[in-house]
Amino acid sequence: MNPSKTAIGKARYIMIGGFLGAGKTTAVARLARRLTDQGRRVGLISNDQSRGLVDTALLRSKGFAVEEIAGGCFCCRFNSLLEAAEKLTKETAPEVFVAEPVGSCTDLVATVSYPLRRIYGDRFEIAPLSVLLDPLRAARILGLETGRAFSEKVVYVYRKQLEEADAVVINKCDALEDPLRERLAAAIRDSFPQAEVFCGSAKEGTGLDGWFEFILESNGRESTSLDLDYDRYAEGEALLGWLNATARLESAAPFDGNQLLLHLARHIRDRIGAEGREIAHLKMTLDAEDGTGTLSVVSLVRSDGEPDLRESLLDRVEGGALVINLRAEADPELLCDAIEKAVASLSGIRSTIQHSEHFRPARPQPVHRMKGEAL
Ligand SMILES: Nc1nc2c(ncn2[C@@H]2O[C@H](COP(=O)(O)OP(=O)(O)O)[C@@H](O)[C@H]2O)c(=O)[nH]1
Ligand SMILES: [Mg+2]
Repeated sequence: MNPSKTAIGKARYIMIGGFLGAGKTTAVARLARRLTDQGRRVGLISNDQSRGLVDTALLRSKGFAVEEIAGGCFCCRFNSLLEAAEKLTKETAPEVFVAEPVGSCTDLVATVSYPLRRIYGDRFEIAPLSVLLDPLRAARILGLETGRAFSEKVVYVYRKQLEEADAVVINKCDALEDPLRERLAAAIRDSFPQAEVFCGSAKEGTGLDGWFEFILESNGRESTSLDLDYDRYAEGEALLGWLNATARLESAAPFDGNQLLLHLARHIRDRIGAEGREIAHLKMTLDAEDGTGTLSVVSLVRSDGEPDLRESLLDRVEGGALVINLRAEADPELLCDAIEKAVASLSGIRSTIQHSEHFRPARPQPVHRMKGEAL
C-alpha cells in the first residue's frame, strides 16, 4: 500500500457492506489492525437500526476509536455519518475511516458514496464499495446449494447489494472447500460482472492483500446507477425482524460466561428454527466488567448452523452485562419470546432485562440519492 496515494488533507472513506453475518465487522477489525500496525490513524463507524450494538462493543474492546450511528442506516442518517466523522476527526484525526453499513441495506453508492464525493469531496476520498458474503448463504441464494434460505423479497435486497458492489469478497474461505469456492466465484463473475471478485478469510487474516490494496488505492466507479424498486426493497427489509436487548446477569457462584452464551444461542436458534424461520445473524456479548476489557462474543448466522465463540472470557465470572442483537426473517414478537425464554432457562443465574426493543426496519428514506454519471 502506498500512503502517498491519499491526497493531503483528505481522509479515505471505505465502506464494507454485505448481508447480515457475512463477516463485515471481522473484516473491519482486520483492516483497522493492518492500518494501525502500519502507523496509520483509523476511525471506525458502526451502524444499526437501533442502539446497543454488539459490533461497537467488539470493535472498542480491540482498542479502536469507534463511533456508532444508531436509529437508521447511513443513507437515512447521512448527517449523522458526517457528525461521526467529525467527532472522530477531533479525537484521533483518522487518515482512513472504515464504515460498516447495516447488513440489510443497499443503494449505498447513490445515497452515500456519491453524496460524500460530490458534496464533501474536499474532505473525503471515496474508496470502492465492497460487499462481503458468507459463501454458504450465497451458494443457497444463487441456487448452487440447497438448504434453508430467505424469501424472495429478502433475496431481492441481497442481490441488489451485489449488483452495486465494486468488489465482492467471498469471505470465510478458511471454512470452504475449493470446488464450491470456484463455483461461487464463477457464478458471481457471471451474474455481477461489474465487480472485482476476491476470496479470503477475515477471521484468519489470509487472502486479503489484493482486496485491501484495491480499497486502499482505487477509487469507486462514478457510473453505477442501481436500478432499485424502493417498494420491493422496503418490503424485503421489513420482512426481517430486529431485536436488540441488554440484560444484567448475577450469580452467587462463578459460571463459565462463554458456555452461557453458547447455551443461549442454541436455545434461541431452536425456538426460531422450530417455527421454520431463518436467522440472519444472532450475536451476543457478555462483558464481565472486571476491568480487563475482555468480552465473550458469540455469533450464529443460520438457523441450521452452530454458534461461533469468536471471543472468550478467560475466567469464570459472577455476572455481567449481556447484549443481544438478533436479526431473522421472522415476526419480531417471536424473537422477543425466544430471547425471554432463553434468558429464563438459565439456571442459578438472576437475569434482569434492562432494555429491549423489537421491530421491523422502517422504509428507507435517503437524505440524498444521486445517479451515476454516464461514461
Ligand atoms: N470461518 C470464518 N468465519 C468468519 C469469517 N469472518 C467472519 N466470520 C464469522 O462470521 C460471523 C459473523 O461475523 P461478523 O463479522 O459479525 O459479520 P457481520 O454481520 O457481517 O458484521 C462470526 O461468527 C464470525 O466469527 C471468516 O473469514 N471465516
Ligand atoms: Mg457487523
